[in-house]
Amino acid sequence: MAHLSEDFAFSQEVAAARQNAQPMVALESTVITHGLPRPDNLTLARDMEREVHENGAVPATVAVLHGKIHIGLNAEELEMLALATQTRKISRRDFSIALAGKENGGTTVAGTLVAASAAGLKVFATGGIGGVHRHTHFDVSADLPELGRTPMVVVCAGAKAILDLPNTLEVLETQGVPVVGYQTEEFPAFYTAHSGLPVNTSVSTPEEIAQIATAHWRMGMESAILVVQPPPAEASLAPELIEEVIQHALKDAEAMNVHGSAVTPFMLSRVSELSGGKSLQTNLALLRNNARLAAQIACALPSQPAHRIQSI
Ligand code: PSU
Ligand code: MN
Repeated sequence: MAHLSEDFAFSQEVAAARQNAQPMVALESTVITHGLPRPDNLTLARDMEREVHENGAVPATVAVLHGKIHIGLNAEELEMLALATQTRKISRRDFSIALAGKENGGTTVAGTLVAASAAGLKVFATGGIGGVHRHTHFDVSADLPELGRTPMVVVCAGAKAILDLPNTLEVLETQGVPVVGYQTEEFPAFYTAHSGLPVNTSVSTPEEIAQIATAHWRMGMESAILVVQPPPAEASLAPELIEEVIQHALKDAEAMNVHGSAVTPFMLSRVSELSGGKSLQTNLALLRNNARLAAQIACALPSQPAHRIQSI
């Protein structure tokens, strides 16, 4: 297989962490380019990196800049990405187009899994994964099959509540992805702690997650482990309020004929508008919370030797 090293660029800090086998946490960047409004997007990106540092690991925000896949961004690069107006939302299918066109873009959960796992990272934090959409027309996020083929620990607050959560869990099962509740028995619904849907097991410490991951990898499993934790209690929203807002936003998406990769960014921003900015505060709080737990898991895992990129 071809060497892909020339397509990758590592931040100084990540290059050193790879060399010294230090714990690292991958962070996605679609949340920066498409998921959050400015200037909250830059503040949040910095906050997530700080949470990872404060909990003993090295953050590696993944993005495409000028057609190169960056694993870790320096302060200027992070700012450039957060301020850029022309960015592509990069999932698995979008890399080649973005690389050939020397574009800038934010990587989705799927895109970040592709790039971070090629670089040998094992732990990744995001807000909420994509899933099966509630729309009448067919729309299933590329995050789900990618979780089925990438052996990383992914920390999130469940799947975004704008989705069909029961069907999203069914696809995760089909894809062989264990869903581990961190201090919860329920699959969280992103803006709220409760969906009424059970997780596969519940754990109370990062060490237990590291044990499950170790067993998963020892068996040669190729799928991810999805760690779900509810949004922080003080930031979670009333379930009736948020469901009403989601229903309203879904009707708007339908009326405005929003399709494809534009659906999730549209829904997140409409839900934020309709909730008077409350859902945005929840989103920011749970992202920081997930970065913190991911760093703790990375520190609990046995250290890994440096990894050479060979293929995606
Ligand atoms: N979590 C957030 N905000 C986001 C996303 C996740 O708190 O913007 C992004 C992730 O990058 C995820 C993407 O992969 O939304 C899902 O998009 P789609 O449904 O088009 O696959
Ligand atoms: Mn889609």
